[in-house]
Amino acid sequence: MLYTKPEITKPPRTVVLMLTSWLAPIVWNGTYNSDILNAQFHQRKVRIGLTVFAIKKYVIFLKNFIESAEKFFIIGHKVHYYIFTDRTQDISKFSLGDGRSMDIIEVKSYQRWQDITMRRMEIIWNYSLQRFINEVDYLVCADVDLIFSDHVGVEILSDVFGVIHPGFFGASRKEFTHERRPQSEGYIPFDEGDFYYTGCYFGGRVQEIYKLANFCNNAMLADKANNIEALWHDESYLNKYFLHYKPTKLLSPEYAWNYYYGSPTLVQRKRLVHVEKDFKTIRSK
Ligand code: 5GW
Ligand code: MN
Repeated sequence: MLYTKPEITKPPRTVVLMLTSWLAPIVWNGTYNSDILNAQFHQRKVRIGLTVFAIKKYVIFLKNFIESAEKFFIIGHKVHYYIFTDRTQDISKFSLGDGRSMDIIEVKSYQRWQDITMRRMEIIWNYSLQRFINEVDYLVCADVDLIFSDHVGVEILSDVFGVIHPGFFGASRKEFTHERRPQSEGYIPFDEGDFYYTGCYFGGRVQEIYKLANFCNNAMLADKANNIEALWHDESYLNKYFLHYKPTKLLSPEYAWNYYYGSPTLVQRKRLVHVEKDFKTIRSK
């Protein structure tokens, strides 16, 4: 395979951090070579599971999510979609590319939307050792109100990865919207915290996601028992987990963009973009 030699004195990106202080790479455009990575992952014949929840009205997001994933999500490798929904009847048939497959799994809904988003952790935890571990090597867990609009490949995969929230990559610790009440299991003091990670997207090896989801679910249940709920729900517990069990890879905000934050020059590509939601109709009963 032919490619240009790595140059010690010529880092591909100079104005963004490419490595955390615990030596986890931060993936930005220009920092990786897809041909090398694809060859490595093909040698290992990796299988990737993508979990997504479409409960109640959120089924309307599924079509664009899957169709865009068919264009951009880890193309050329084995991908299995796990769709969790309470409305199996409302899910249209998708025509999937080679090596790609799908399961639609019925789950119950919850009255409170906070519980719909938080209980995803319980379900992911539950299915990890029951199914995922026997079927895939890596899991990627994403919100459904997202559209893939550029390449997302095997460069995202690692033991456990988190994605830097598009609204906070330049923010100070003080500005991070972590849970600040010590009574909550999501508590992070003002003088701690590395990055503010988005709750809409994370992944890793099944064993690692099992641990992550177990931690977040237990934290949520402990808080429930104390009549408290972390400020940003599952996102707050996820941030707490990543503080103590640091991700082995971070994805730059290219991987979870939101045009609400404009289009800064640092972010050269928008690979996965949050859909603008009409909150009134989507969140009504
Ligand atoms: C409903 C009302 C308010 C908030 C969330 C929901 C909701 C979320 C729902 O009714 N059904 C559903 O499947 N979800 C799942 O939780 C979707 O996978 C969704 O992408 C995820 C997180 O909720 P979001 O996307 O509304 O959260 P934000 O922080 O991205 O706006
Ligand atoms: Mn979302």
